[in-house]
Amino acid sequence: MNYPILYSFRRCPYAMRARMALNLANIRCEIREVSLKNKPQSMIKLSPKATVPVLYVKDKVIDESIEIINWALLKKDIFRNRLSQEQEEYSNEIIRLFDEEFKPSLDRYKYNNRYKNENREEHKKKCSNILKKIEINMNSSSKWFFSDDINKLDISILPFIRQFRLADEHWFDNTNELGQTKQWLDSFLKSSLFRKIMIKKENWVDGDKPIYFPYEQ
Ligand SMILES: N[C@@H](CCC(=O)N[C@@H](CS)C(=O)NCC(=O)O)C(=O)O
Repeated sequence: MNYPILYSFRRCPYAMRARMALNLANIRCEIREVSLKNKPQSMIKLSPKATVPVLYVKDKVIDESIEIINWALLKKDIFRNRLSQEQEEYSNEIIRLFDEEFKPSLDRYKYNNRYKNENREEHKKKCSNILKKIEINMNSSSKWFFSDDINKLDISILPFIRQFRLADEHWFDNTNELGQTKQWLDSFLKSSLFRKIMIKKENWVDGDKPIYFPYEQ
């Protein structure tokens, strides 16, 4: 049996969202943890743009994280709670906002020394304004964004919010703002799903024995 192959990087938010979808769908794959500084030739050959995640399944290359989620969704309806059309549209709009605006500002805030003439505080503010904007629509009495069932919006953007916290944990944990976001992130960080997808593995190099995902515990 040939399992799909997933090139992944443990801390990458895009790879995290893809691993969550594959885990929820219980799709067994061969996982290859890569070093971003020394990517395997076999991955670059499949996807010359060379970003993770890359899923190689039945001669098809899927090298965009959202497309990997959508592919997993075709295999199994992983989100138990049906969303209204309005919630679906809202989710897609916010995922786009995170990929197009939150992430660039997050990088300029978290890794400010890599950029010239980019104001760290300005980008922090931009990210926190986006979080304030979405907080209003969060269900304050449930574990996940819309309900107690996890959804596409949760798996797609929480990995970025985790990084936003890590840029300055002390500030994030002590600010009087973002109360809803903090609770939501906390549920995520304490979830068994997060623990399962964040198990540490050695980097894979060409010729290594296969490692399978979801990981056996
Ligand atoms: N749009 C891509 C973005 C993936 C991405 O940028 N991944 C980063 C790691 S978090 C990467 O591989 N960067 C290339 C590098 O660092 O060399 C997706 O959604 O899959």
